Amino acid sequence: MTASSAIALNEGWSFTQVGGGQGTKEGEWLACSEFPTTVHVELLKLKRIPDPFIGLHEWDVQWIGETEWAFKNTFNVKESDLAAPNVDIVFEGVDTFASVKLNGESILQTYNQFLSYRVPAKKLLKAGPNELTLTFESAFSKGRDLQKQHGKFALWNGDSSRLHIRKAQYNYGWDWGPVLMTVGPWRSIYLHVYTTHISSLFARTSVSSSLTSSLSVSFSLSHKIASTASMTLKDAEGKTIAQQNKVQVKDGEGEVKFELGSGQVELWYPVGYGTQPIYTVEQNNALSTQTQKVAFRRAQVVQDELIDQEGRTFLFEINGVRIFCGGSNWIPADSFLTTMTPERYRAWLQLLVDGNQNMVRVWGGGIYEPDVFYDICDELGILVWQDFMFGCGQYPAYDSFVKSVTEEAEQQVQRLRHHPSLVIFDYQLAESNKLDLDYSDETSDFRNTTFPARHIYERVLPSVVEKYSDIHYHRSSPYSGFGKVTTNQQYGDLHQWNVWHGSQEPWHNWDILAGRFVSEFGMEAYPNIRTVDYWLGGNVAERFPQSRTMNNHNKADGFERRLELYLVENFKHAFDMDSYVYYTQVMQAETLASAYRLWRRNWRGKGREYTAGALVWQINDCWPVTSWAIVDYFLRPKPAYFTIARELRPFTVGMTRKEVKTYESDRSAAFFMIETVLEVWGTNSTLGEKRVALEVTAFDLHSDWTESWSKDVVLAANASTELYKGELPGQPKRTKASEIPKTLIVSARLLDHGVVISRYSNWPEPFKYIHFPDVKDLGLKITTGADGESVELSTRKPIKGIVLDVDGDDVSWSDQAIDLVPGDPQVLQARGLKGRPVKARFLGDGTA
Ligand code: BMA
Repeated sequence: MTASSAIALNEGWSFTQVGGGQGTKEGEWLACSEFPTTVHVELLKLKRIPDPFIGLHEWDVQWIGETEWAFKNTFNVKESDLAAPNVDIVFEGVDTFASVKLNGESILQTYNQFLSYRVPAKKLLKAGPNELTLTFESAFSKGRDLQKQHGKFALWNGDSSRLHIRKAQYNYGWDWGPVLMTVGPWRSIYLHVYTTHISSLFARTSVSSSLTSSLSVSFSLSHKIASTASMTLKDAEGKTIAQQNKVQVKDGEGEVKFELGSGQVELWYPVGYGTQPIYTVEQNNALSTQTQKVAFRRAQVVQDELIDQEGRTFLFEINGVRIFCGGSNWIPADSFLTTMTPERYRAWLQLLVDGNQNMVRVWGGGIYEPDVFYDICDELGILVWQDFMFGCGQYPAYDSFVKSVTEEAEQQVQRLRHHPSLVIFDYQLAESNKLDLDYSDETSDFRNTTFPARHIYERVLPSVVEKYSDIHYHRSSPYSGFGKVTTNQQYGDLHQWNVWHGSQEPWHNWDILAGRFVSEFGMEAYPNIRTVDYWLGGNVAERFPQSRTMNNHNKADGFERRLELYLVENFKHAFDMDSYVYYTQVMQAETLASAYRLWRRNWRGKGREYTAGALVWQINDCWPVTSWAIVDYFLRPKPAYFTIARELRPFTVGMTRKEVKTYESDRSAAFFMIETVLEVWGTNSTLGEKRVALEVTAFDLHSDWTESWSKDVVLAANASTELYKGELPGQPKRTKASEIPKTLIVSARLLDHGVVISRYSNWPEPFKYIHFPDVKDLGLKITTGADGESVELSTRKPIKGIVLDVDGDDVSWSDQAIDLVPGDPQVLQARGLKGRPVKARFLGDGTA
């Protein structure tokens, strides 16, 4: 009897271009610098290719994806290991089509990047050196062959052959990503030596509606042996909470149930609602030990009827608490996935939480992320909305494809199901009107329609999710259900792309564009200027917004027109490189913050959860690029990251101003009155009411006039509360279109015992009409704190959209895109400032 052990095969790998060529000479094997790895990463380290993230070099490395490559490794096996009943080779992930040989014998043909493979290898292994080789054919060429055989289907983004290939779809190029067809052993490979091992362990925690917890653990052994096992539940400190020794293992299967009394375990909550206690289930038998992290929470998707509005909620309830989900869409954080470290994952997810976000959607055109991603989400309390890997396309459903997808779903659901953070599974649908999509038909064989993948989405995936997990399955994102189209605003989740794409609405219309849960919406902006300079790679001649290099670092359809549309409608703006970075960023910051502000207002309490979530497209980038990301590839937040964070604080204050025009009679167009109406509301995500002082001050940009009032208000628990509706102070009623309204800025603050807990200023729009005062008359003061790592901002006149920066290395600012008013100085943390002089950009800074 041999105890189970794993021997990593991570050392001593080398690779070659089969037949020789641009990458290596024929027969030339180059040592891999790390493992797991892929070809581009290795060639780049060896300086055999230029950095595809710089300039136009993306196009200089395309040949790699259409070339054959081989990886090999010689490893020693000990006599004692071969004495074990079983020795398997486990491949945790192969990208994508490899023929694998062990000591010259074929042992495996891989075909799906999202699968792991286990191969019994004892018979072919020998004591001493053994050789493992993986020979990769081009996934791109293979896809073209499959497309020829099975048909060419509709899609957005990338080459249509990708629909046939189970490989991260963004590798084929996306509207924010380069075409970089990676190839290689992208996950670990190890030898598994054992008599028997646990082939599946399902630690199923459940929490009843009265919030009592229980745990049932079932497991199966790969090779049946009669034995007993012990099962222990431990808390984070390693203290035993419950234990059963001598669990019978019959026919290779065992099962244990624990009813947990009150107080025995604590519940897991999303960030902001409680703590995130993580427990460990430990299985021990004579031959192996296996642990699984678990947590206890009740997660439900609630689709209830609403009071006063058509449709149903689409909201997440955790442990009976209904949660407004403010979060982000996540794409793969690198074009070269093997370079992603646990530290980088943590930095990203920490940034999300620091930005007051509580949900992330792992989008279907990327990958099922590695365990570390979900472990960190569990630990930080981030809810995960997990897509299956289908993105923007009409996928096929022929037998071999369905088989591969089924295997993939079975493996991934079993890998991910125990994470408390994971609350929903779905896939992404590209709704194209021409597909056969009769929502009332639930019974046909969809494989024979023009929408064959309905078979996968409505039959295969839900049955896998149901069989292997307790996680809610949603048929798509977006998906309305109840027989409604996916653009329906009253049911299900919504992708609201009529700002930017679609009808290109002004962002001021977000309130009428709302849905029950907006799982995608976005606005582009340039990244940090340092990131722009990175992709320029010193080529200063290309440092202007319309250069060829800039165009290659923005992949979105019509981006120049669209960026400019939103700029020109709203801002008097300059067009030099630094200014364009600034203005697109402020535009994005305004656009996105107003979405969160207006939609969170729709969270009006039980039965009135008219909008229950907003997930921005997108938090991150996979390379240095101008995109919808709110944080760039190098983890540099754009100003929008901060304006969103302000809207997702536990307490916020919001305002709208609207002009109401009343005609004297319906026979007249010349005689009317325009009144400016101000509405003020507050939000509170905590579970208790909150008493605060609301303070509202109006300023005239062109005089010293101000007017102020304040009142004590109560913010209802876990809801928004309307606080004021009336005339905008100081704005005369107007009777002619030639009467120019005063430039009044209204600042609202919530104070808790004198401490400001939220602030927001409402400016007249469009900003382009504003005559800004001379910079010298503003009285803007930026005072650096004694430690050189903080700044205080104060002003004599209102200032909009302050973005701070320094020469040299970047500073980690605690806020950006700041609106400042007299009498309300703001202090910012500035890690890395080291007392350097601070530069400020703002609207009306004299550049435009
Ligand atoms: C969404 C996504 C992505 C795309 C984004 C911006 O719908 O599904 O495919 O990058 O739009 O166009």
